[in-house]
Amino acid sequence: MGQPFNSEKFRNSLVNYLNHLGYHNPTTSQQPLWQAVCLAIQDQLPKTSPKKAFASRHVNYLSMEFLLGRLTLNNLQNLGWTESIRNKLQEYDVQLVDLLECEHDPALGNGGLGRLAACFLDSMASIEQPATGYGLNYQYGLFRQSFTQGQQTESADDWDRDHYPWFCQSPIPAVEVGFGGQVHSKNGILQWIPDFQVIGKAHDIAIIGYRNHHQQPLRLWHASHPHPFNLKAFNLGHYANAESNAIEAEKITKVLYPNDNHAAGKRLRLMQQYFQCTCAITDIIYHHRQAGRPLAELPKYEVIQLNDTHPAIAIVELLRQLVDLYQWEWADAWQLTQQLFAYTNHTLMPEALECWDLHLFKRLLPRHYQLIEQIDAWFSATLKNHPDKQHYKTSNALLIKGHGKIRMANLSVIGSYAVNGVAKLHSRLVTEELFPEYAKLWPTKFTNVTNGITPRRWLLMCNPKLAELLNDTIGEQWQHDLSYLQSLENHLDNASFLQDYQDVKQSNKNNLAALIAQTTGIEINPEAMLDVQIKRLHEYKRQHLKLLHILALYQQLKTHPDPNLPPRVFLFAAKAAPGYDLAKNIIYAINQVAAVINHDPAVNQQLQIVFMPDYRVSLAEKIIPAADLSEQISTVGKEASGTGNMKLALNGALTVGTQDGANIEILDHVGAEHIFIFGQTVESARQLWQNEYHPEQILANNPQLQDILTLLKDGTFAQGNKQAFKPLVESLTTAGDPYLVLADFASYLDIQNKIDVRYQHPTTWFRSAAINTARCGIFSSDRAIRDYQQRIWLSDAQRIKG
Ligand code: OAK
Repeated sequence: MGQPFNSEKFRNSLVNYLNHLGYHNPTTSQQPLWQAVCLAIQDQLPKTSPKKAFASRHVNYLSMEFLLGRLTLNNLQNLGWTESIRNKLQEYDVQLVDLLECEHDPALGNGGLGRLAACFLDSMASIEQPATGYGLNYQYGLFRQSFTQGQQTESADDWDRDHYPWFCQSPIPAVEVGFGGQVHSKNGILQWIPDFQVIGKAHDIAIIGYRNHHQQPLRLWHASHPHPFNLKAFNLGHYANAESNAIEAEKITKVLYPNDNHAAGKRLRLMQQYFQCTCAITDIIYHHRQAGRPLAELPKYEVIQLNDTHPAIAIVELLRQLVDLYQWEWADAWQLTQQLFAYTNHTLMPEALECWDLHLFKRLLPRHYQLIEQIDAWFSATLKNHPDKQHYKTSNALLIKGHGKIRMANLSVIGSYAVNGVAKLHSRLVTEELFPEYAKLWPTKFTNVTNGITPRRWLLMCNPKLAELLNDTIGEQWQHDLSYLQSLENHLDNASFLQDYQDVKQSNKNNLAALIAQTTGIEINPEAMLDVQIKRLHEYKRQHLKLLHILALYQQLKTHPDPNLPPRVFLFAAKAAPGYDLAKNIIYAINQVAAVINHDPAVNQQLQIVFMPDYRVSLAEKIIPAADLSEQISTVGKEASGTGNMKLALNGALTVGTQDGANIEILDHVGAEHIFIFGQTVESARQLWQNEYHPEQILANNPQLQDILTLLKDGTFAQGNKQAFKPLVESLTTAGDPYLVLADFASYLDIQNKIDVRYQHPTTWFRSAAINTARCGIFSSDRAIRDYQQRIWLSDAQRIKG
C-alpha cells in the first residue's frame, strides 16, 4: 500500500520552491525543476515513521561507502507516487523521464561493498528492520571516467552535495573529533588532549521503505572546523593562514578514496575512518541515553555492523568513550564492546586487508594506540592455557610490533561477537584460509550470509517492461516477496509467455543500442547476442580473459570466415583505480582492439566491441535489462560473492562463470543446464599454486594462444607500437600469470563455443533466461537481511523467545 499523494499540496510546494529558486513557472529549465519537484515530494513525507514493536535490535550499519545511485524514481516508486507525479508534470508539458536524467548519481562508493550497503538500506526500510546507516558526506564521489585515445582519464565527481534535494534537515547535535596530541595522566586518570579538533555535522537522507509508510536515516557526516576563520592571523596580514583550519578540516570529507579491493594506507584515509567512527559512536550513545536507557543495556537494543574493516576503529572508540568519558572499568567496557559489534568480511585479497603503520597510527590516535595494546594483551591472556599459544600469538595478534603494523581484520574478529563472509564459498575460505586459528578458538562466531540485491531498483525500476510482464503473468506479490517468482515455472511451456519474455529483452536491447550510439557513436546490431562484462577493472575479475576470447574469434574469422558464427556485441564497462597501471593498460588494450575490429569489414558483421565510459549505477540500470550473457569469470576463490551476477541473472541474462563466489549458489538454484560453468575449482587452483604453476608450458603447447599474444605484441592494435600492451602481456607471461588466465583459457573457449551453439536456438535460450528469472528470488536483499536478523542481529534473549 502506497502513501496518499496530495496533488494540490504538491502543486503549491512546487510553485513555492521554484519562486524560492528564482524561477517563476514550472516550464523552466530542467535542473531547478528537478530540485523543486524533489523538495515538493519531501514536503509530503511524514517526519517520523509510525512506532512499532520490533523483533530485533536496532542496526547501526557503519560503512565508508554507500553507492546509492539516483534516488528520485526509487523514492517515487517506493512511495507509490510515480504515476501521480508523471501526470501532474504532464499538465505542465514536462516529461518525468527527462527530469529524472537531471539527477547526478550520488556515487559515494567504489563498487560491490558500497552498492551492497545501499541495497541493504532499502531492504531494511522495506522489511522494517530498524536501522541507521552511518557514512561520510564526501564532496567528491567516485571519479568520472572518459577515454582519451583509448586511455582512461579521470575527472572529479562534483555531485553538488550542497544542493542535493534528498538531504533532509536533521536536528542531530554536532560531534567534536580530536586528532594527535598527547595522553596525560592526572590523579591516576588518563586524559587525551588532542592537538587538532574538527566538528562533525550530520546530513540525513531518508531511506524510504517499499509501500509501507516507513523511513529511516542514512546519516552522512561532514567535517568542518569549530573556528573556521582566525581573525588574529587575518589582522596580522596572514591571509592564507586565516582560513587554514577550515581547509584542513574540510579535507577529511573532501573525496572518496577510489580503491576497490585495495587498502590505501594513507594518513588522510585513517583520519576519515576515525572521524566517521567517532561521529557514529557518539550518535549511537546519544540516542540510547536520550531514550532513558542505561549504557550497560546498549547491546540489548543496538548492534553495530561493520562493513568490512574500514570502520573497525569504532571498536576502539567505543572502548575509549566508556573508559575515559564514562569512567567504566576496562574489563567491563571491553565485555560490552564485544557484545555490540559484528563484522562482515568482503574480500580475501591480501592487498585489501588493512594494516596501519604503527607510528602513523600512534601519532594520530595516541590514546587509541594504548587501548589497542591493552586489547592485544587481553588476547594473549585468553591464550594462557592454549597448547599452541606461541603460534597462535604470532599469527593472530593484532599488533605486529616487529613489522610496525596494526591488523584491522584481527581487531575486527577479536572485537566482534559475529563474523560473516558474503557467499557460502567465501565464508568457508574466511574460516579455512584467512582466520583458521580464530575459527578454532571461537567456532560459533563465524557464519555466512550470502549477499542479495534489492528487487525494487534491480527489477521493478530498471526493467519496467519485464515487471509488467511478471505482474500480468503471476500477479504483483513478487514485488513484496521475490520468492513468488517461482510461480513463473508454471508458464515455461507457454509459447506466448516465452515470446513476450523475448520481446521484452529485444525492446530493452533496442533502447540500449540507442544509448550506445548516442554516447559512443557505435551503431551496434541490436539483434546480436549482447555479451556483457560490467564491474570494476581488476586482474582477478579477468577482463583480459574476455579480451583473449575476442582475439581468438577475430583470428579465427580472419583466417577461416564462418558465416554460421552468431553475431555478438561485447560490452564492457569498468573503472580502474587511478593508480592501478595494469588495469589501465587492460582498458587501453580493449579500446584499441575495439577500434580495429569495429572498423574491419571482414569481422565487424559478427564481432562488435563497445567499452561504455563512466560505469555507474544509472548506467548499470540501462545495461542489465538488455544483457543476454553475463560474464562472471573471476579467478576461483577471489571474488567474495559478486552482486552484478545476481542482477543480471534475475533480469534474464545467462551466466558464463567460474565456480567462484555466489556463482556457485546461482548454479545451485538455476540448475546446471541454465548456466555455463567453466575453469578451475578452488581445489585444483590451490594445487596449481602450491605446485608452482607454469603458464609458459601452457603457452608452449597452445599455438592459438601464442598467435593471440603475438597480436598483442606486434603492434597490430597499436599503430605499430610493439610496447603498447607490455604490462598486460608481461602479467600473463614473465610475471607468472598469478590469476590463472592461461590455465582457464582453453576451457573458457570451449564453453563459449557451446554458448554460440545454444544462442542459435532462441526457444531454448529464452526458456533458460526465464528460468533464471524464476529461480533467482533467493538473491533478494530482503532475504539477506532476514538471514542477518536470524544469524547475527537477534539478541540471545530474542533468539530464545523466537
Ligand atoms: C572493497 C574494498 C575493500 C574490501 C572489499 C571491497 C569490495 O567491494 N568487496 C566486494 O564486496 C561485494 C559485496 O560483498 C562482493 O560482492 C564482491 O565480491 C567483493 O569484491
